[in-house]
Amino acid sequence: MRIGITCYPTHGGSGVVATELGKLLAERGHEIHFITYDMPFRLGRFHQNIRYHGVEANRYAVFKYPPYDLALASRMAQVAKAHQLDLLHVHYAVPHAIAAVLAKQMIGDQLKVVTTLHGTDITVLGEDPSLRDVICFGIQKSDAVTAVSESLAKQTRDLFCVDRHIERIYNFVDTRVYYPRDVSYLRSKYIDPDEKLLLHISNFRPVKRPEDVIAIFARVQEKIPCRLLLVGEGPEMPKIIERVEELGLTSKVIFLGKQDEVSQLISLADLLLLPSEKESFGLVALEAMACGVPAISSNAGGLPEVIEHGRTGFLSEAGDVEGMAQYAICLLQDDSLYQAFAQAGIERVKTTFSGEQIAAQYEAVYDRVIRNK
Ligand code: GMT
Repeated sequence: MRIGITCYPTHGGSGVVATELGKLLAERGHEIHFITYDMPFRLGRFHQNIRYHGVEANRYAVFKYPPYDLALASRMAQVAKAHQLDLLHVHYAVPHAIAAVLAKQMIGDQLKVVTTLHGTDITVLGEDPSLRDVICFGIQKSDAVTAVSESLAKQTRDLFCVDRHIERIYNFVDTRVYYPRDVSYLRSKYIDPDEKLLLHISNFRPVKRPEDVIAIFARVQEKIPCRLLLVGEGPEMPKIIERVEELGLTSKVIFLGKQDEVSQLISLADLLLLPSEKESFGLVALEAMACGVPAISSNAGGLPEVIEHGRTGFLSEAGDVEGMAQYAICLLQDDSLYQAFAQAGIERVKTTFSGEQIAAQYEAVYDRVIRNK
């Protein structure tokens, strides 16, 4: 098939999933065209089945806001025509689904639109009155809609009262990249031999509750010698730095900032902390599981579909920092329980979240829309 993919090319789970899916589909023989404003950061090495088409918004002085959405729709239509695309697979509803529907109107009904919802496009933006109706329009007019968890599919139906079918297709992880790596040489650069390493990776937005990460860590380090590795950047970071100083934890918290390649960093850690307020899936928990690193997380959104409570990790209500700290201590103090969780996580990734399985599920959706069934 000839497939156009649009996503946010910068850091963020939806862009990562879209890019990894494109790479996998290219390996499976499909012709992939990324249509994005920047080269997706995870695209990596050259692949003969992958092409990149940039999108540039016109910045004419009369425009207060450059019309990016229109430029995207126009570019999608151009690429679809020039390369006879079968479909556009867009990740994140705003503005991608709406731009794709517009491109389809420009090209004709033979161009199909598949929209994958990733979470905040529904759970945050879907509640904004200035966007709600247009998101609903994008969903209704797509030929197929998928969501990355059952929880997100249900939330979408509840929020928009849409009766259209939304198929749940989980995110996946490339186990050729995410696997338990021997990084002992690196570990000694961050922690002492008797210490454990806790990890949090996010965009440090309020929905991730990064202050809870610090609160959990503060409790755990009272019982177990450990340090905390923070990866990523975002609006909450100044508050986090302040909080770490207030608690006298500066020497125990390592701030790494944004990192492109996290598979080695994850292998460094003993536990992942993900206490989010909202999380449609929690890709980083899956990446950690693939590396044999169990997660202690909230039970928000799709997290219970990814992490099996009491088998591959522990879940608590969002905000329950005491409970999450107790779970972390329990797992770090019991080596056989820890090993069982790590192993169960690695197995679960293979059985439920492998790239091969998920790519085949998307191919089935593509096939269905192309055949118009
Ligand atoms: O807030 C984020 O984590 C970024 C956001 C995105 O659009 O990249 O992540 C969303 O999509 C990811 C990939 O499907 C999911 O793993 C995240 O759970 C989801 N974030 C939220 O729902 C808050």
